[in-house]
Amino acid sequence: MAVRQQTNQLLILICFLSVLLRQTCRSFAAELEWDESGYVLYCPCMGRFGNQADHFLGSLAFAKMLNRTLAVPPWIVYRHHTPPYTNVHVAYSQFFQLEALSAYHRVVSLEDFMEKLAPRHWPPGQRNAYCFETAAQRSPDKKSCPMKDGNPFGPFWDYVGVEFDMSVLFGGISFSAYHQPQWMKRFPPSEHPVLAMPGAPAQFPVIEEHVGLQRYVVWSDKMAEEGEEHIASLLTRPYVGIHLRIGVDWQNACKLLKSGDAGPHFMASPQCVGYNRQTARPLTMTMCLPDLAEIRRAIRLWVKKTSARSVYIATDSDSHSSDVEKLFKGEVKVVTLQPDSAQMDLYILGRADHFIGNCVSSFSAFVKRERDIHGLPSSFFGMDKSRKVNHKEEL
Ligand code: GFB
Repeated sequence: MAVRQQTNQLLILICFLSVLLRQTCRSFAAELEWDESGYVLYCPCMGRFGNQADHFLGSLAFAKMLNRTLAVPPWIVYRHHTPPYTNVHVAYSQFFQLEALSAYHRVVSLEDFMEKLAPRHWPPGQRNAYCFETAAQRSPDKKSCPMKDGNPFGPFWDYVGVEFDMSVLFGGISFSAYHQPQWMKRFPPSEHPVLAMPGAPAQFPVIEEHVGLQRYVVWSDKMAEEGEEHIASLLTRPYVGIHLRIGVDWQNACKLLKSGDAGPHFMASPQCVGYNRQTARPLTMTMCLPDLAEIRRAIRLWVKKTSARSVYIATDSDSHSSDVEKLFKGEVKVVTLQPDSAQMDLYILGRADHFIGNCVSSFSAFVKRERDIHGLPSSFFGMDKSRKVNHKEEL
């Protein structure tokens, strides 16, 4: 009797496990079913995180426009001054939830695409590269896409495990919605299932129309947990978060403004001067590279306005924390974490009660976009000097 009971229990367990296994297999297969509408692959080969994030939003929109699945690339993190002293490829999902993108469009991680789909559907020998004719002009035969030329291009496709077999060149089209019909006609997915490109099929900075796609870029649970822990242990609300982009590379970049040739649109500046060139506000040196007086002024203003009890300083250089501390005679806590991962700074800035960013920096732009989505106020250095500012105006 006892043996029969045990056998029954065992059978129930086996049945349960097989149902579970079938379900897992089904969802696994469903997740990775080949998309007959095709794929877009690209290397986030321009700039660092903020630049890559701008390009990501545009690429997501491009994939949707062509009704192709976006193979979401890893972030390229340049760790040339700290171990491992090379480029590191960080899976999208380490920082953000891949699933959250699906609310907008079909995506698969590039890593999964390569591991689970490419061997059967995009095998070696059929791996075409797609690029502008002008890009191919740089190659020795003037007919090949420069997919793996130099850093970060070579290391990226090596990391992904791709050698390209052939190049398909195009011209007279751009990545904008205007050319959607041409893309569809020129590259039907039946003949061109995988559009793999040397760079992002997007503009920099992100165009105004795509700014709102930031809402689908949602922090991973791990990042949010760690970020919340830092905020709880280090900061007292309300807190003002500031981004000091003042390092040497930035000083050099801002020098280009001195000649006056750059105009109001310079790197990420449309976010604060306005996207329309005709009506854009002037871009000043202080907006690009605020000096200590401007840093002090803006912090004092916003700490007062928000009755802040702490200030969080994120920076690529000197945090000026002792200067800021002196401003408030010890009454406001000044915190700088200088975290190992720049994304932690982004998280903490994104959650501040007020954010003061750098108008020209795409690192600041990431924070500003995220805050706008959540209705949180932001301002920029060099922009609220001579006028009365209210929160609404600065949103
Ligand atoms: O993000 P990003 O493209 O913004 O590049 P910009 C700046 C990088 O510098 C970040 C580090 O990705 C970080 O690695 N960084 C800057 C910071 N500010 C901070 C900070 O507050 N905290 C931490 N932890 N790290 C562009 C570059 O930068 O500037 C281009 O992408 C070029 O390659 C240009 O160098 C001049 O738009 O500010």
